[in-house]
Amino acid sequence: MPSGSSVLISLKPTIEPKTDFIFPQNVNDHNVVHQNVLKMESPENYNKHIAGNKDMPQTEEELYHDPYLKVKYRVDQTIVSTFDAQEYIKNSAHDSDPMKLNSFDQSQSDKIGSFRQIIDSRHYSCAARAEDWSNLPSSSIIMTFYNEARSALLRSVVSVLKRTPSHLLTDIVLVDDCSDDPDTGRLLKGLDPKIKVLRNIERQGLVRSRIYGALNAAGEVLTFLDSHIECNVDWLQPLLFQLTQKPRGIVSPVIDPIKAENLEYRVASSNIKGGFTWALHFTWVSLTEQDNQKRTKDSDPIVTPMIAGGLFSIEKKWFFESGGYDMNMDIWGGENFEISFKNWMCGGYLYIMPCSRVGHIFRKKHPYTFPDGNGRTYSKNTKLVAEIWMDDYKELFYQNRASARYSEVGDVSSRRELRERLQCNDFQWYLDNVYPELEIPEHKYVTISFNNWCLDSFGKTEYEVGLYKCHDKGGNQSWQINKSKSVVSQDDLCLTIRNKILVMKPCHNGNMHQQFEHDEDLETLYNSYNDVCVNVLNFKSRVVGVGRCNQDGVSTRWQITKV
Ligand code: LR7
Ligand code: MN
Repeated sequence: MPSGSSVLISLKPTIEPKTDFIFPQNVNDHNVVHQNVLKMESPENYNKHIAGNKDMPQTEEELYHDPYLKVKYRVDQTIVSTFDAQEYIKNSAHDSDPMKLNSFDQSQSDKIGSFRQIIDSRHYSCAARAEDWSNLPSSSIIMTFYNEARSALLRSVVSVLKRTPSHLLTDIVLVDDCSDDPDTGRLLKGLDPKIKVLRNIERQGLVRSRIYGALNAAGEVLTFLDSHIECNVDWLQPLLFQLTQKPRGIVSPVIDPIKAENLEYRVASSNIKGGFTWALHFTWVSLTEQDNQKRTKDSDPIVTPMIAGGLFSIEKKWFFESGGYDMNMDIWGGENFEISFKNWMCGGYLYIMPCSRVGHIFRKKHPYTFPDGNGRTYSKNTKLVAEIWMDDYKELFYQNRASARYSEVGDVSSRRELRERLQCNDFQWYLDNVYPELEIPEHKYVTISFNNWCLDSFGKTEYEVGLYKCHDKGGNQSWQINKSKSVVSQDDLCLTIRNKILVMKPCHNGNMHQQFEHDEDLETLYNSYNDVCVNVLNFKSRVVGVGRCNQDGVSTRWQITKV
């Protein structure tokens, strides 16, 4: 099926957009969002549920003049643009496995072509808006990309051009992050006079690429988008409107998932906000009762502790005043934490605007390589966040991402100075005021050692624990001693007495064989139920078990060290 043209034939809307979406109640990761959304049909059937028909060509003549669906753009027989979408897409890099190069189905993406109708996924109440959109600032769109499938990039750009009122669109700045094929970006210049294409001479990663784009953007507002998105109806106005109400802050659309396997456009819940784990992983979390109490209408902004990172608007002035991004961050990851913490702590805010919707292809793995490795890069980027923004809470981060302790992050002084200069609140303030429901683990991890030999769970269930030379790497040698007296390994298993030995078992409240009191003076771990202590039974063969609590015997004296 040639791109574009077959979609044209079935363009007329036949069914009103659906509004009775299923909203999940309990969502804590974005995969769940995918399962709980309204199911759309396959790309071939887009004429069934389609967006409000305002951006749809209505007559044959209009179709002919549509630059993005037609191969050649002619007005009065004059060639205005010679952009050839089919030719452009055909010359994209391809692989026989359509998932290989992009981690989404590229052949399906090619089939859809430069533009398609999508469901208007906004809550129905968005249509009855009270906002006055007559006086909005105009925005630059900044999209960085690295080896993006041409059809996906083209569709992203075309969706911006077609679904953004022209007077609100200053320019579209595409930053090619040194993709293998320089034509992918370069050729898009021919699509529209508002498009600027920049190219890095060396791969920089998305942070430095976005800064490069921002520096070359002419708009009063900067709107960042990923390079495999589709903007929905009237997506930009609610974002811009909010910024006119409260300029210093960040506004995001609700992000509708486009399925990587078949490019189905689905409708995300707008009952969720962004959160994170202590390992600094982004997660989606349900709105709390408190959150809901503060909102009176479905179209009210959602106050969010974090943004996913890829799609948002910010005033250019505030973006640069607040320090842009941390330019030390490489390739991918971490920058969304930095910009989120910074905005909240330094006088800004983060809102998700329910009446703004943008689809994004969610994929399960990165299609590209990381020059320093994925894990290392993520550790480095998130360590920068922890060291600069999280105060003492950085310890919780290290406990949950042990590898980050050894990452080299270089000099963080200029970003700490930024924090001083902006007179930011501390991380405690952020937790108390912005993310009060985040669970803060009460007890820190420790090592439990004897003569530099550490109690080691060996990472196994129902397996005898023993001693192993302390390696300072956490893992099977790090333990949490809880108020409930359980001694818990990093795999969430509990130290358990089985006859004379100790094994790891799932924790059960009230299991008396799992309770140990740490006596700081005697340095013992005491189980009152059996009246025994954790002892080294045979140091030579590193055997640990339980035995009499002999206060004089050295074998029961454990050194507990915070890690
Ligand atoms: O070296 C690179 N250079 C780039 O220009 C690597 C990537 N990129 C581009 C890439 O082509 C894409 O346009 O950067 C953009 C983001 O990369 P993706 O699409 O591979 O990332 P993602 O969608 O998995 O990641 C999310 O988290 C990232 C953390 O660094 C960024 O903030 C992404 O923008 C962000 N995407 C979203 O927020 C969309 C919603 C996803 C969710 C949840
Ligand atoms: Mn993305």
